[in-house]
Amino acid sequence: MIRAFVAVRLPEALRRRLAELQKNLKSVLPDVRWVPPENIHLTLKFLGNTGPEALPSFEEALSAVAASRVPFEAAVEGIGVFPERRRPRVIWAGITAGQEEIRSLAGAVEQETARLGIARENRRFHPHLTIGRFRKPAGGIGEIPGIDLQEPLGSFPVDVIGLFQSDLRPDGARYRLLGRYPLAGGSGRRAGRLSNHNSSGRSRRRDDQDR
Ligand code: 2AM
Repeated sequence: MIRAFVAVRLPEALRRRLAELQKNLKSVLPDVRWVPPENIHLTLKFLGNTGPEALPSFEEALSAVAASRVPFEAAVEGIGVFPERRRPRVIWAGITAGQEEIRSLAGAVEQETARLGIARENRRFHPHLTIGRFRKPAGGIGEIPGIDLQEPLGSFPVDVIGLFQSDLRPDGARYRLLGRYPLAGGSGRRAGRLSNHNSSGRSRRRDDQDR
C-alpha cells in the first residue's frame, strides 16, 4: 500500500526562514518535535493508504484540477496551534494572502479524489504549514516570550501541486514525489510566475501519524 497525500512544496528561501523560526522557538518550546525544514509543505489533501493500481486515476484527477487553475502567490505569516491554544498538539505557520485560493484548490482536489473513493475530511480545511508537533500536551502558545507571533515569514508560489508518497520508517517518514501537476491557468487569465520544486527529505515517524 502507498500512503499518499497531495501537497505544495516550498521554495528554499522560505524553508530557511522557517528553519530560523524553529530555531528561535526551540528554546522556549522544548517539548516539540520539529519538522525537518525540507519536509515542511502545504498539505492540500491527505489520501491515506491506496493500492499502486489506483495511482493513474489520482494522477489524471490531479492534472485535470491543476490544468484549470491559475497560479498564485501565498503569504506566510504568524504561528498558531491545533487544535486549540489550551492544549496544543501541532504548531504551524499560517497563510494570509492566498488562503481563499488554497481553500478553493484543496476543495477541488477533495471533490475529484472523493469521486475516486477517498473519504472527505469532516473538519474544515485550514491551510497551514506544520512546523512541529508537541510530544505531550503543553501550555498555551500565546504565552511564548520574545516571539512575534504575527511576523511575516515570506511567501511562495502555488504553481504546482504534487502527489507524494510518505514512507514511514523507524528513523522518520520519507516523502517521495510521485507526480507534479502545474497549475496551467486553463481559464486564460493572468498566470503567476512558475518555478520547480524538488522533493526529498524526511520527517519523524510519529509526526506523520499524529493527525
Ligand atoms: P500537515 O502536516 O500539513 O498537518 C503527510 O502525512 C501530510 O498529510 C502531513 O503533513 C499531514 O498534514 C497530513 N496528514 C497526515 N495524517 C493525516 C490524517 N490522518 N488526516 C489528515 N491529514 C493527515
